[in-house]
Amino acid sequence: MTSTIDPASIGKPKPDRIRRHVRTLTGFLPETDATGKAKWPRGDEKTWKEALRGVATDEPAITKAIVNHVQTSLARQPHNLDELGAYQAAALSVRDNLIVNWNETQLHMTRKAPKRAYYLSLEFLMGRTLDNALLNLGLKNKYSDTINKLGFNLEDLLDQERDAALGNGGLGRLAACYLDSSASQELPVWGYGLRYQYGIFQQLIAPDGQQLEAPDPWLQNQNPWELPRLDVNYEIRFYGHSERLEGGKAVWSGGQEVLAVAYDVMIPGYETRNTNNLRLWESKPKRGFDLNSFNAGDYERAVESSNSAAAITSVLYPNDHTTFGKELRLKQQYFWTAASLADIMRRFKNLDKPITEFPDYVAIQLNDTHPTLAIPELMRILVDEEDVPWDLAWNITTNTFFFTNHTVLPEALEKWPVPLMEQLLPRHMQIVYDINFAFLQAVDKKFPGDLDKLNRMSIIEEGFPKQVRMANLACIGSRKVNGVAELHSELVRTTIMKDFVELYGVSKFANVTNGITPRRWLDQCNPGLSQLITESLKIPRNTWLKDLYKLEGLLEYAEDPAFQRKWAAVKQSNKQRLAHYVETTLGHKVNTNAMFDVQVKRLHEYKRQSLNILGVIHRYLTLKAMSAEERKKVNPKVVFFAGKAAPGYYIAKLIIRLIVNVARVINEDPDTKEYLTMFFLPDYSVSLAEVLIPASDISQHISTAGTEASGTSNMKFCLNGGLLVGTVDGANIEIAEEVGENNVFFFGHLTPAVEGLRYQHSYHPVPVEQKSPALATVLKEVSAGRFGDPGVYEPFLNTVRQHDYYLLTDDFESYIRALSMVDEAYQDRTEWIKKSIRTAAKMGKFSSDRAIQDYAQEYWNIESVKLGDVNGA
Ligand code: NBG
Repeated sequence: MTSTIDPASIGKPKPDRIRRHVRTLTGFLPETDATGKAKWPRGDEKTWKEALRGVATDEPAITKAIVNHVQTSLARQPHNLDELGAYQAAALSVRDNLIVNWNETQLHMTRKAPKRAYYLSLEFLMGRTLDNALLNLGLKNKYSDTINKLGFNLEDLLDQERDAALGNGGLGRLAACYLDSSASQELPVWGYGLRYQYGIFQQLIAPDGQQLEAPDPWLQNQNPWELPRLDVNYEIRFYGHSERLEGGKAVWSGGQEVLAVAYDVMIPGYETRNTNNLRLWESKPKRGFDLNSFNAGDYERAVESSNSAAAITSVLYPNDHTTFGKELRLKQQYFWTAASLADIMRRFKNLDKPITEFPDYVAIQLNDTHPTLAIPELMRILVDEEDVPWDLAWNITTNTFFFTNHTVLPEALEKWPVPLMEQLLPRHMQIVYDINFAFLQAVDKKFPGDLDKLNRMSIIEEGFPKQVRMANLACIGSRKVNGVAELHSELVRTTIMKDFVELYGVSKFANVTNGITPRRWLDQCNPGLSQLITESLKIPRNTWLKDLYKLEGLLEYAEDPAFQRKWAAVKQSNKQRLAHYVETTLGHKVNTNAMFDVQVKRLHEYKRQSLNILGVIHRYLTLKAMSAEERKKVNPKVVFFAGKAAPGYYIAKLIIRLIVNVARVINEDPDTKEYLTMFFLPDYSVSLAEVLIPASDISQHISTAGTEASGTSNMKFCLNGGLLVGTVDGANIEIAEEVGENNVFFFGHLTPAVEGLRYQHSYHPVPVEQKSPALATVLKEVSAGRFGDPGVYEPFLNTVRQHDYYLLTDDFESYIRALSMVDEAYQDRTEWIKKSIRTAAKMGKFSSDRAIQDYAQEYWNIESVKLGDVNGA
């Protein structure tokens, strides 16, 4: 028989396109008999049951599992197994366990059918998995012993793993911490993201100090932590045209269709079988090529367009806080939100509930504005595909979404050109216009004739071209909006969302202060401290790891000299570990008796690594001016920097170059190198953070006041007993509230002063020489070529001399004073250790378990589903 195809049907949406039932997918339950008991589906029940496995927890079973993967999955033998192979075999055996738990969890969730929350994030910065999986499964010791017997060392195998670096910085790492906390608290939460072929670029440093970028082929060796689910796939349309029908509906057809294929990443909870899912989409050409072109006889173009389909998920955009206007980025955003929503809708429809109950079963968290297209996409599904009347669809939509804002920096507020949207997503542009029309009518009703307000609040920004303001759309389409630390949420309410607060009332705008997972950021990265805490608190480790407020029990030991000595010894060994890392990677010896001062984060002008490096130069010049005797009284210090700059961010890259070249000069200076050295550690990553953070005595979080929404590394440093020097910004403020201001070194102007200072810089400038002679000297020395390359740094130096948008000239003097206070405090080592203990003890609030509970209770209205309830399923 010959199959035929009607060319007219090509490119037309199929009515049953999205939510078909496929037996192999999750979300189906076994059939039951008349009494409600599950029927055995096929074959001999006993035979099946004997063969079905549970989690392998005893050593012989673990050994067998690893060796089995060596033999079969890797096709290796004992004589040709290297560390990478051993890592892979161990990882595959752990993954088997995760899959067993994952399967059980998914079946259980389907049975219970609770309300679920979905965390839509364009970035998940997971780092390494093996160590975390072993911790959560409670199998670390057993694996360690087994691996020893097989002739390897667990620590070395852990080092073989490549970081999953599908994120830029804090926003992506936050998403990863939130997944860990959701799974650990048995909350029905799934993550949805993209499976980029290339994660954040690898950073290399050229001989002249410049940052170079190389691709990060993290999937080069097989990735054991994902499960390809080729049968979970959706067709996603781009371009084409949208024809309006009666009653607000439309038909969108033609254009390009691309396939979204699911890859599932298992997210094990800590000490629970509950294993949640992170579903990452990969783009694939539909049937290998585009039928439209094929139909027209243009075979070559058809194959070409299949490349463009695969390109959608090829690379993570490496820009932190920006990336607008790029067609491929907009394609990524739509591809991901459309696939995720189709999947969420399919799962909801399996419940057989009326569509009006959608928000009773589904909460969707928008991680920044990146997934905002989910709002018009849900409207499109409801109105065009489900025949829901517009007003009801809008009601469902605005009860489903929640929006987290992660920055108030004006340059970071996403906007998309209307012509690009119109071309790529013609139906969504219509929907956005319709939403905007109704919205502006409501605004006009409440504030009649206030044209400025209408202009500010409109989703469409007038101009050439017009732009779609994603933050406005996200706010209008969501039930609640939140910032990520108290100050930031207040700034959201009083600046970028001020008009919306007046319209909706303040209760729609709340705060959830960020948090970090104590499993990775204490227990895994700092085993020595974890052990000391457990011994001293006299409670099992899992108790305080699940309830971080329990750390307060450490306060009673702060005055105990024996405990202080142990605390200091742990810090010292972490410093040695970092020193060893520096020696093996950069070939430099590090003085571990010196104070370790760390600033690690994305390179950004607002984060002011510039202030730090200019401060280091000042310290160097001061040391140079001293006599040898005077120098002996100085507190020796090693300064560490790490962080990537966006490849196109010229000034940020220049700052890296300056740091590298200043390091080169001062590390070689025989007069001073005993007292001051400095390192820029290339290619900052989650794994590098895990070595750096436990080793810090002091860390710097010195953004211009009002610019850092929260910061999360500040929490990590403090949890590991490092003190903090910082501005009154983001979560620094709440950290100080918890640990007491006397344990934090604050400096700099406060947020309300910033605007006035900027005005002065522009209209009544005062020369640097007058404002801060010390800073003027530093700038002069750099300009004169003391650190090489005279002239090269001028563009950066000019940002300080002219306008000085980030207020370096205003904050420099108080910054230097704060650093002197740090030096002074460090001289009294006992007092310092007490501060360190008190700081770590008061970090309970900053656990991501607390943050995720806030979201679960105040926003999503979901509850834990205990896998323990299940009887042998
Ligand atoms: C970042 C903020 C940080 C904050 C993280 C996580 C963006 C857009 N924002 O201060 O700059 O800690 O988000 O909330 O990446």
